[in-house]
Amino acid sequence: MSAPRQTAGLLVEQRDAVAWLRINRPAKRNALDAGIIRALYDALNALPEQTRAIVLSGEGEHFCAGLDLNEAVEMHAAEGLFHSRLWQRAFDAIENASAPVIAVIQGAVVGGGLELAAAAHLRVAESTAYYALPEGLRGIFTGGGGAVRIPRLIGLARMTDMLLTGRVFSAEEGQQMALSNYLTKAGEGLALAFALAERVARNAPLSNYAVLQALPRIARTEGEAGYLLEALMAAVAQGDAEAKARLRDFLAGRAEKAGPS
Ligand code: 1HE
Repeated sequence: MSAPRQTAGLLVEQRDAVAWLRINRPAKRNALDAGIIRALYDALNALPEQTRAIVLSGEGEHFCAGLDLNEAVEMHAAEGLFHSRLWQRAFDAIENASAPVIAVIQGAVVGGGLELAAAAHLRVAESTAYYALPEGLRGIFTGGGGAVRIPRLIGLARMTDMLLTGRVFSAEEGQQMALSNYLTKAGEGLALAFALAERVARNAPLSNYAVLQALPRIARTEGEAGYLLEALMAAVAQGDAEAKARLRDFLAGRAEKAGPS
C-alpha cells in the first residue's frame, strides 16, 4: 500500500498488485486539461513492477466531462493537432498498459470522457452513468482515439448517431451495447472494480499479456495470418513455467474449477 500522490489533478495510489488512478477535479466534472493527460501518461509509464491490474476512476458524481473546453477556445489548428496527439499517446498508454485497466464510470461519460473509458480493457458502470458525444454541439471532433476505439465497441452507425444528434444513452442502454461490461448500483462500482482487479491479477502474467497485446491484433488481422499469430502466442504461453505449474495444479485437483461458483 502507498499513500495517494497527486499530480495535476490525478491521484495515484498503489494497493499491493493494484494501481489506482483517480481523476480528481470533481468541481469541473473531471474535465481533462493537458496537465491531467500528461500525468496519466507519466503515471502509466512509471507503475511499479508488481502492478498486475489498474483501476481508473473519477472522483465525485461524474466520471469525466471530456476535454476542458477552456483549452480548445484559443487553440489554432497546429496546436489542435499536437494536443490531439498528446491525448492519443496517453490513451494508447492505457490500451497498452503493462496490466489490464478497469474503469469505473458514473454520471457523465461524455466526449473525451467516453474516449478515455473506451481505452480501458474493462468498464464497470454505475446506474447513474450516461454516455454522449457532444462534439457536434461544440463544433469540434473526437481527438483521443475515440474515432478508432468507439466504433469497435458500439459500431460506426451508433457512434455517427451520437456525434450527429447528441443522443444520450443511459447506463442500461450502454450495458446492452457493450459500452460497459458490468452494471452496478450507484456507489458500488469501485468495490466491484477492485474485486475484478484482484481476480485479473491472479492470472498468469503471460496469459494477461496475450489478452492485452495479442488478442486485439489477432482479432483485427485479415485473412489467415491471425491463426498463425494465435498459434505462436499459444505456444509461448503454454511453454512458460507458470503455465506448467498451473496445469499440474489442476491435474492434481489443487486448482480452481471453471464452472459457476
Ligand atoms: C467544464 C466542462 C468541460 C463542466 N470543460 N469546464 N464536453 C462537453 O461538452 C461536456 C460539457 N459539460 C456538461 O455538459 C456538463 O458540465 C455536465 C453534463 C458534464 C455536468 O453538468 P452539471 O450541471 O453537473 O455541471 P455544470 O454546472 O455544467 O459544470 C460544473 C463546472 O464544471 C462548471 O464550471 P463553474 O466554474 O461554472 O463551476 C462548468 O463550466 C465546468 N465544466 N464540463 C470545462 N468539459 C480530445 S477531444 C475531446 C472532445 C471532447 O471532449 S468534446 C466534449 C466536451
